[in-house]
Amino acid sequence: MINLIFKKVLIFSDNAELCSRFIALCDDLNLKLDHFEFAKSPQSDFEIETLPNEKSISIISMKNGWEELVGKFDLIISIHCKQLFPEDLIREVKCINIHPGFNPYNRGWFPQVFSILNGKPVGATVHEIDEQLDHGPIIAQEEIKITKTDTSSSLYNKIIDLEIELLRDCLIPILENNYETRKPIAEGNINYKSDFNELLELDLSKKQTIGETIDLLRALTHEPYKNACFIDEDTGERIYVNVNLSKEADDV
Ligand code: 0FX
Repeated sequence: MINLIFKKVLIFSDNAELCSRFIALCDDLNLKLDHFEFAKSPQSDFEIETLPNEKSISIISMKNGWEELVGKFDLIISIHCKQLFPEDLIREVKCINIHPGFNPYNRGWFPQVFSILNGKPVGATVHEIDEQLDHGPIIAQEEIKITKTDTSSSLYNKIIDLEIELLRDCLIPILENNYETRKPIAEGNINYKSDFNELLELDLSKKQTIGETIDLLRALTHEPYKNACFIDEDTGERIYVNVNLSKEADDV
């Protein structure tokens, strides 16, 4: 018998795939969607086909819209919401985040890209939101080992699957307010969008090992995005680079 303590729950997501998979997960867990409302940020333009007709996704800007969430919801779950939650909001309403990284390592933007480059652990983390980015008390997390053939996209797909599996285990305990947390073991490190952008333009005259070069290119290989590039000196055009890595065993 489920004893839901939080009944007015906002799912705030800017990630269409995860939002759809969350809805499917609720079905698997026999959780009625009546408990949930859905929101996305103004810059997100996706719709969710599996959302029942009577439900719609509200567009909420945290800048001027956060106050109306207070009192209306007793729990907000961020499933890759691209806006920062204001401190005033997290003081008033319990807010939980699912993050595609292994806190406290490579908090912030695109964790798997940076983990391929700096070797820090990667995975998925469900945590309470505090006033710092991807920083609050941890409810559940699991690491994923990076293989030599992983690219950003192959690793990201595993992370997304893991995020759903973590939610499968902890969504009901969260809604029952029946879970424990632990502090992250350190402050860790953060990467911003600007750190990612700085990686994109390849310096063709830079001296580095082939191993470092392969790691840089696989960290930036994420179809359908065009990330790593260099300028063709003859035409002035940008040339984009992706790598393809396969194991000998993949051929059989
Ligand atoms: O939703 P999300 O997977 O996650 C991002 C942040 O990484 C995460 O820490 C934050 N909590 C969340 C709100 O936003 O991001 P995405 O759907 O924009 O990108 C998914 C992956 O796609 C990313 O990990 C790397 C890849 N990508 C994305 C863009 C926009 C690229 O390789 N190049 C790009 O230009």
